[in-house]
Amino acid sequence: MAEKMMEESDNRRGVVGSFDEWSPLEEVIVGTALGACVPEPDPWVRACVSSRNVPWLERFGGTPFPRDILEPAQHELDGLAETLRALGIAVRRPEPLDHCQLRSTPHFEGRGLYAAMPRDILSVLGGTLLEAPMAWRQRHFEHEAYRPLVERYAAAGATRLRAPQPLRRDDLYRSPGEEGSGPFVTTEREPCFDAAEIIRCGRDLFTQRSQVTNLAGIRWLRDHLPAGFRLHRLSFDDPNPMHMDSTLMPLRPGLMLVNPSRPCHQRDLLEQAGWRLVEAPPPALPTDWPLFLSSPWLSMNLLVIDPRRVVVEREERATIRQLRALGFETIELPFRHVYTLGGGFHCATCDVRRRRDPADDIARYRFPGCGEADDAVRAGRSADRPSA
Ligand code: DAV
Repeated sequence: MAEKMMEESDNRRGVVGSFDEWSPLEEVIVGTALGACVPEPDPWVRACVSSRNVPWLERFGGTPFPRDILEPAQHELDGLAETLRALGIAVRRPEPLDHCQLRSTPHFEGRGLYAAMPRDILSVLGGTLLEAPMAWRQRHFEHEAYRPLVERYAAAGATRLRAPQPLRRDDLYRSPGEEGSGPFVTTEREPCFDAAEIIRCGRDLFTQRSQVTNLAGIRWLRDHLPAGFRLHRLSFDDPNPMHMDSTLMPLRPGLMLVNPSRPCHQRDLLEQAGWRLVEAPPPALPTDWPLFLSSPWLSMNLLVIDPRRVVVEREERATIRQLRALGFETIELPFRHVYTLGGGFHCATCDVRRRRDPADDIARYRFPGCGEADDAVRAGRSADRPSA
């Protein structure tokens, strides 16, 4: 009954509405590289990047991304926006702001990052637009780039769900060598999570504890989910998790691409729920390609247009072959300079609206066995729960 009422109100709202990663895309936000600022290698940044990148971040941190990265990256983002428009999809862009401006709060002073990756900050859960309490200090003011869009969607009837803005004081981050938070740089001082940590399969959402998502953040999200949604916490053999969208990528009902270098500890539960898990092929990116903020597994960070079509990087030939073998038509675009900024097609977009087939019963994709990890969070029994 409650579910039926919610679906009716979702249809009335119309302007914001997306339940999954695959239904036919109607409206999307595509990021902008304009104004992007290289992050300084603060402890929370170091925790997320390969140590070989630290000298580069030390050299350029706090200054605009070099033009030979920024301009081609913006060209690729604009190309994605044009391609999506040509497919009849409405495309919105964040405001181009200067993220290198020095800003301060009562608790710290610093510069920003960018508005290139809307997926990190926004997620759409049915008719609700969620703004995430991101972990990095560099991202404290990032929501300003999305404010005009968010306000327009809210005025048109979307439910706006903004998580409390973290203070991001020193005690949200573990100092190098400090014990107590397990392998993670974020403590449990206040809730934090990035929206790219949410993978949507209808009413069932998946997330993970990571460098940027703490258990308090997962609890906050669970406590504030729109009616009918369920959040499951998964875990992976991943020594340095940050964002789930290069780890697990649903392609259509019943089919997920998984990262073979990060096996999922709950794989059986996903398979018992009727999903086929297909391992992504190794990335094609040359090992000397500059990647400052991510791994090369951006190869599986895809934007699904609808259950038949998917946007993929044009040099990722093995991934393209695999997608075709799985029955997809591939839309191949250059995106390697955006990779250098830290994201792929999924990161650089946020689907605002996907068409729902009224005959499509979302409940069909429920993951009945996946509640066990959730119970562990609720009871505070998790192995990686910090002692502090
Ligand atoms: O797996 O290297 C990529 C996702 C960034 N939003 C990774 C993280």
